[in-house]
Amino acid sequence: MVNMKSILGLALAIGIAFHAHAQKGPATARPNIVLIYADDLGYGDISCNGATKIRTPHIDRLASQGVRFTNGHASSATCTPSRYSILTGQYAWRKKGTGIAPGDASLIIDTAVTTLPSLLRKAGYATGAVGKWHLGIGDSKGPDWNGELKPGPLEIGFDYCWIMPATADRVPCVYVENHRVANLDPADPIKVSYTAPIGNEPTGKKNPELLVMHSSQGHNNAIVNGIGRIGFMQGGTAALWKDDSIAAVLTGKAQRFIVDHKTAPFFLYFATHDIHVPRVPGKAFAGKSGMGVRGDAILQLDWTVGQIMRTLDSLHLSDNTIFIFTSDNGPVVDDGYADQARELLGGHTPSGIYRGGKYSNFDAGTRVPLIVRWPGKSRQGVSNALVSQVDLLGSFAALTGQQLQHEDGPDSFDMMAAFTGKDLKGRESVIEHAGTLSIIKGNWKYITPGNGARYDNATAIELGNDPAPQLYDLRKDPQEKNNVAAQYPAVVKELSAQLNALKDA
Ligand code: NG6
Ligand code: CA
Repeated sequence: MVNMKSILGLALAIGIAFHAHAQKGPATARPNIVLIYADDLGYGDISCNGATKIRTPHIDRLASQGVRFTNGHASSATCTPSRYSILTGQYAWRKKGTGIAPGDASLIIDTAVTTLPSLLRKAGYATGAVGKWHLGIGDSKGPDWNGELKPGPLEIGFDYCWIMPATADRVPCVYVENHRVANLDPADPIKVSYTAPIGNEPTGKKNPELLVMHSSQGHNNAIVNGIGRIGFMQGGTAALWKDDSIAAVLTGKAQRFIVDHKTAPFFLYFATHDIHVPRVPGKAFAGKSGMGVRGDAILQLDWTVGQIMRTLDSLHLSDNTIFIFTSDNGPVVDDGYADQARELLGGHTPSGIYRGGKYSNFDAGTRVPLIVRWPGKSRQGVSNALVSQVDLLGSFAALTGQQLQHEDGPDSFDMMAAFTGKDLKGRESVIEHAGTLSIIKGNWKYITPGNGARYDNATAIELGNDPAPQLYDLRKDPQEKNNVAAQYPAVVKELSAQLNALKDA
């Protein structure tokens, strides 16, 4: 394993040396980077990936102008660990405490490590984070909602942030701008508890009559805007977000950031709330998909992408911007609210042909939509290269002529050639993380034995856990239906050894 790592390290170092040299030439540009990180959007949720029951014209247009990946991966099948990985270039499972974060978690990312924004800031980029954070905020004592919220995005490399601290189904339901809750009235402080109701606040459990959207599982603590949430809260009334305007507010903040930095190279990390629960589409989208709120949220997300494309076009920035569109994990239909998403699905297949979904070791857990557009630099078309979000750090380090230190982005390599569609092979292997770890190498996928449940009744998702080793030939069997571990013991042995070596590296 040491050998492999040092070989990769050497290759990376050589690549960077070349780049650093090239960087001196006057023609080298620092393209803007826009990363739209959708939430829980499945591989099959967009029409360019084959959806026929819903149309996503803006995302499709982006794809037609760039590279659309069929084998692109988030590094985990849930949000917090995927976000941790994309921002740090380190597989999240290497670090304790990177599972789905509670709404009052302290900042999970070590402020000393190199991150995507800190790396790009060093290269002279203006860096902004807009949207869902879900990586914790505040020091070990936890967030001080009425005071200074730090460390947070600004301490890991962003110059500006407008975020939802966790997810829309977790309290407090407020936006944070830089170090403060936005629009907070000091006379009405926020109180948050993740253990017990605060005073006599109504809860979804006690007062279902107050709900406009019922829960199918959990989500029965504080009631905010008629929706039960995870965690209890009181106060902060003026600061509460309105669920049906989250997409519009976030899109507006993202556009503002672009306009404000149009003359400098900028990096915008725009993590949409769509299509996570609770799904409360704005007026323009409610009822428009014919598929219920989940479909409406997809239309709203597509609109968001179109708005950002339009802003870049209007400022003549599109040609000099690397635009990445992807999702943090695979799809889930019922994620804890009785929002009719399942009943109204109408034959739509959010995971495309792939098996499983969010939370799953099967491929739909992490194989997600991934599109990269860089006009004039990226090829146009489809790539089957094996690529992972964890490589953005290494790729942008190389792009900006920076050398990563050994401890930085340990799992992240320069895959710019694959991201731009020039190298059609991509990674040799990648590790996926859900209930257990899996490795994809070439056409093989090996899932390590695990004792977790095979199936989750609440979400109706096959989790892909099995006490026996699982091996699938993804080329012949992309749906992971035929476990061929018994027929190919040597492959099982090789892949499990490689996985263990990478794990211990
Ligand atoms: C689960 C929540 C789900 C969602 C998920 C995190 C329940 C029953 N389920 O615990 O609704 O919030 O956590 O999603 O509470 S993620 O995309 O942020 O990882
Ligand atoms: Ca997610």
